[in-house]
Amino acid sequence: MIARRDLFRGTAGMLAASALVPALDACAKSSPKASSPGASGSGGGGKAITLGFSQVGSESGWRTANTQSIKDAAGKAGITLNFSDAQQKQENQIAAIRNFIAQKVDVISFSPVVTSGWDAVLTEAKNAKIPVILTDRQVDSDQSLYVCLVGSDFEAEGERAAHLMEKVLAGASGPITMAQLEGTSGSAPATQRAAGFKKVMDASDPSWKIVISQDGNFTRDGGKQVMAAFLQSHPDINALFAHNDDMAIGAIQSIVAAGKKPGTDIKIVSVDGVHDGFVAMSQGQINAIAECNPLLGPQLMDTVKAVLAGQTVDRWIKTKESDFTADQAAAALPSRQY
Ligand code: GYE
Repeated sequence: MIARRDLFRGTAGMLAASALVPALDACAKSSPKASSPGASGSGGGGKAITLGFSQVGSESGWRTANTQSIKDAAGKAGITLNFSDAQQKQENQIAAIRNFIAQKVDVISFSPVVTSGWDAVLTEAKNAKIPVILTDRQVDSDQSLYVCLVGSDFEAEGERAAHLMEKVLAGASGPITMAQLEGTSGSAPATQRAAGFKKVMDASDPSWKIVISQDGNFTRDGGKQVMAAFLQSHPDINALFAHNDDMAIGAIQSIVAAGKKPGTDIKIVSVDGVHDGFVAMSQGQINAIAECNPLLGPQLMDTVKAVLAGQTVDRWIKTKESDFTADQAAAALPSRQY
């Protein structure tokens, strides 16, 4: 096990994150008609629309809710959905997008598993005059290769999680030894949540140290295994930032197995706000969650229709999100939609 504190504390993550966000912010509006000459030819004017969608996989509760939302919203919008699950592998997503191009779908959307390596396939889609709408995660490709992004601001989520951690740790006595469970290495949410969290933590109590940070691939099993190893190498860990609820839930199992009390001996903040995360929070095992809303289906279908009708859309269609602490969990649980 190699401690990645230096990497995390260094500039690599920050550069990658800041290289992505301004690219989208810089151009608030675009004309999809101009950038997608084929868009007005099919799908608009009441014609049937076929959407090719490549999903990351089924790694988390967030992903399950996101997939359901996209399927439901496509059905309601009368859009034919050609859905493909990439099982968290970029090569599967590239193959799926190539298939969509060969099938001449009206529009392609995908949630890119990692940020880099999309230029070739996105250029193929552009040459085939098929507009591409990113959903959930960003890419580092030139923005002329896609119309827009429908998804969350992950750096802001990292900052919100850090402020929740400050709240949770307020009044704590003694040193704070923090660990971080990162999402899939090279993915936009992992890079940007880490950067946002670091930004706030760097300006926070200097005695709080992030001693270890590793990739748990956004899965429960990943969180469980990596946390078990963390506890072996750093038995003094007393705070954990997990990039999603599933990894936090996996980590809780390892914390209990190590004879410690999650939420008490080790304070835990995560991101997402899925049902099982709220259950753990209502039991005091997770202390706070920065919500990341997976219900992107309706916004995506509206955007598909707008793009195919040649309307101007925002470059980044963001999602509304809230923060929750353990004392709010039980009351909020029954009204959670995912
Ligand atoms: O937080 C995590 C999922 O990209 C926002 O991916 C998404 C993240 C989400 O696996 O649970």
